[in-house]
Amino acid sequence: MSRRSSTIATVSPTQASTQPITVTQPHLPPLEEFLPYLEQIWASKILTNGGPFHRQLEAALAAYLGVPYVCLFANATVALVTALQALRITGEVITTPYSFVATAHSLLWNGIKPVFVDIDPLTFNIDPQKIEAAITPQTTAIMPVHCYGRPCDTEAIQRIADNYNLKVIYDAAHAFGVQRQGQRVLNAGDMSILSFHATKVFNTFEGGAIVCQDLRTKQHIDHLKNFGFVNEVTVVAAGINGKMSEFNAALGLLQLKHMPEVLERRAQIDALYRARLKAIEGVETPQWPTHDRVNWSYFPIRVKPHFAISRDALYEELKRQGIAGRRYFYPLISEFPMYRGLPSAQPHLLPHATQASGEVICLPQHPGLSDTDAHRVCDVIVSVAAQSRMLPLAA
Ligand code: T4K
Repeated sequence: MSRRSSTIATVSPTQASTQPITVTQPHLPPLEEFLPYLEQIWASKILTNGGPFHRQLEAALAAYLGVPYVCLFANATVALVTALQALRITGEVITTPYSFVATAHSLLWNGIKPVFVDIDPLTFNIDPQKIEAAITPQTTAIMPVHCYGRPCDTEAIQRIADNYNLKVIYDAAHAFGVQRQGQRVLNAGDMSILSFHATKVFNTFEGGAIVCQDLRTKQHIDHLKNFGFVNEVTVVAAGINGKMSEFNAALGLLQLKHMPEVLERRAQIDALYRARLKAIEGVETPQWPTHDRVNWSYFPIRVKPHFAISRDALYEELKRQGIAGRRYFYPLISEFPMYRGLPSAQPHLLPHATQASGEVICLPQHPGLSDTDAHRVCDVIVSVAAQSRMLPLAA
């Protein structure tokens, strides 16, 4: 039996060049490798509630990620909501508008007021230099996001948190396996939350996790994700059902074995895009810091105003040619109806996030993307740039 994953592609000359290209596609191991796991589940009939695969995956992930404790969840959104509960966060939380909407929704689900702070235009992450000005007597925590898997300035954020006695909960949905200056970024702050959604670097179909630093906290989180039950007759908190099933946990164990080839392929696509797009005027490729280890989860290009056509026109042109780039993150979270009335949501206070939201297209990036298809994506961008140079100035 071939050990090669069923969804890793290096070249696929047989693939018709008109096939639609999606922004991402989940990595799946060969089905036959998963069948023994399913047979075990069928034999034991243990489907959920902290079964053997759940326990094994928590241990395997803690070892792989280099973190003390992992609490598995059904998805990252329930994990974010639960992390805030576990730390008893109330009042106001400082966060970024440049993220997937689940980041701020987790605050609203806890009756917490989000306070948006602008991003650093280079990193797309919350700008630590702007956090202090947003702190009020009601502030209890900071919730930064390692956007696109690029690590936040965790030291600067921790200094502010320590000075003002604030908790730090990282939305690390994009940051599976990421390191900052040799340190595991998931160990920064009080807790980090991972997503194992189908669209993520490491997927369990749906899934997520809280990374925490001590056993007591892990036990508390484990109670919270199981309705607050400590034993058959004792409920210690108004917990929720956030448990990951045995099916998802078993898949996670198998997916972990394939991570080296998944990451290698993502790195190759990143390098291909970078080489093809580097000389195009008005297109900026992501600058991953050389001293950090990223996971190539996204490939966000910035379409600058001096590019041949607007960001949205390029997005539509790619779509017309069967290529689904995505404008992550447009609109900004702060522009959605439940947030836009907040004082901190005003666009003039968030100029860098607003600009990024109007410039970024995430190009297709996943381990099943062939070189042929990655070139097809680049060909569209290159030809749009070339055609505009050929137009007479008066046109
Ligand atoms: N925090 C951050 C910073 C996040 O980015 C996210 C999730 C969360 C928190 C919450 O994590 P979870 O609670 O989901 O664990 C996607 C994902 O649904 C979402 O998980 C993700 N962030 C967000 C950035 O992207 P969409 O609306 O773009 O997904 P969708 O369905 O349009 O999928 C994109 C493409 O992927 C499709 O065109 C085709 C492909 N695809 C997708 C799925 C779901 C597949 O090939 N197979 C699939 O099963 O939101």
